Amino acid sequence: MAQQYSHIVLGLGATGLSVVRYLCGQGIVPLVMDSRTQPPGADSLAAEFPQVELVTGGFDCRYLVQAQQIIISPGIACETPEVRVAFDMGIEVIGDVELFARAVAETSAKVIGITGSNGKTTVTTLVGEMAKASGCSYAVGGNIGVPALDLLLEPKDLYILELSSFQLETTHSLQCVAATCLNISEDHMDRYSDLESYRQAKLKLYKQSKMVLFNREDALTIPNNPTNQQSFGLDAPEVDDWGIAGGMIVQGSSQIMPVSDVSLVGSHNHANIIAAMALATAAGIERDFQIEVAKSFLGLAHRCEVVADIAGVTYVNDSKATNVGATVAAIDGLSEHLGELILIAGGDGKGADFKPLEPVLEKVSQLIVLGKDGDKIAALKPGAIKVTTLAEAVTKANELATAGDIVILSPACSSLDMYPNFMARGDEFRSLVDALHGE
Ligand code: UMA
Ligand code: ADP
Repeated sequence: MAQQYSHIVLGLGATGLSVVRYLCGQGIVPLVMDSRTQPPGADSLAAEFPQVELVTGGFDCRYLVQAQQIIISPGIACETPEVRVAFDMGIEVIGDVELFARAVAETSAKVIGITGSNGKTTVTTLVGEMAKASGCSYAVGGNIGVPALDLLLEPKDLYILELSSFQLETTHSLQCVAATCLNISEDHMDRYSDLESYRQAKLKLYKQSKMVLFNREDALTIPNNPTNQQSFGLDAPEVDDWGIAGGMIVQGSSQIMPVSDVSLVGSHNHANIIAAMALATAAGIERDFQIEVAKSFLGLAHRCEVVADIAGVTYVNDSKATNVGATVAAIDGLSEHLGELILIAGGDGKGADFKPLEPVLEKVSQLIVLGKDGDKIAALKPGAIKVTTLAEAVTKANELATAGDIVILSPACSSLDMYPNFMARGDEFRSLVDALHGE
């Protein structure tokens, strides 16, 4: 072996590149390994860090066993056999967010942590918008897209982090001013042995926060050990907790604003707004700025996003519904409307149990399925229509829909069996719907 490396970066996607950037900034030249033969970050690594060696096509144990620290990307399971060997030898294996936590601990900056099965990106964005409205110096990152360590390139007073269960598995030292687990429902069951181990990965965040915000309507989010905690929900709260009473968003007995002034639709989004307000309050962002954002925020692309109204039929792109819980929330949220609901679902279910979809499918008049696990969803509703492409699904939905109906793409599955990501799937849905205008 040519050289020994004290630091090894596993995975060369967005995270791996951010870790290399950070370590090189500290004067440490790591070795990078990726199990893929052509990792996505290879060209950027060669251009930005020609001094850094890259090993592709597998994880070479001969290097791993000599390292002091291994920084693993979230897309790589800690149970990967080569990584397990390093763990068992007592070599430190951490994630990029752990490096971030250690660096931020040296500063006076505040951190807010947001996890959960659904609503993370919406709540993270909402808190970011509230921080922006208040004029404070802030940055938003983590699972939402910009790797946490890249946020440190321009130091801020407040970091708002979306955290996945994968990232939390390898994070131990965050010192959040406030953190939440919004909800727990099955996701990533191809990486976890059961729901409880997925839940425990998420709840690790609670031990790393001064204030814990949990969802009192989701028992799985309740902290195991009582701590400095507040709860949020859609019902009337007690003491200093957050909720809705008499049509007003409230904290305890203090009225904040009428729920009807919130722009986002769907009760799940009202819960998201309330959670964002609680977190923003803990970070010292004043109420007026929270209210301003709650009134003006119209939502994010691919999340229950209305993309067209064609001859009275509303087309909704909910491509980000990559698990069953998100699709249940979408159907529940939209089923109040008077017309029929036509649902396009299916993709890669990541090992999920689709059974919890069955009761809400009663609110759907037509189910159109596609993708790797489409048949499993079709089995839950007699008369489901099976297609092979999204184009066929949209054509079929268009034939079936009449004025007043809603056609929604809310797959309950990841897109990876047919698309590079959920954005590509949602973009194709939008273009297919746009093309209907010409017919
Ligand atoms: N991979 C390999 N071999 C490797 C390394 C990765 O096959 O050696 C595969 C993984 O299995 C995965 C893919 O490559 O399918 C990407 O993994 P990665 O860890 O390299 O991903 P990054 O590009 O670093 O992006 C990661 C997060 N990705 C994952 O957790 C899979 C991004 O979240 C996150 O935005 C980014 O870090 C910055 O923090 C994406 C995601 O899908 C959006 N997250 C999951 C979710 O939201 O459900 C958890
Ligand atoms: P995440 O980042 O956790 O995936 P997003 O905000 O991107 O969350 O939303 C993902 C999906 O979950 C979308 O389909 C969205 O409509 C749905 N969703 C958003 N908030 C909630 C919530 N609080 N409960 C259930 N589903 C939600």
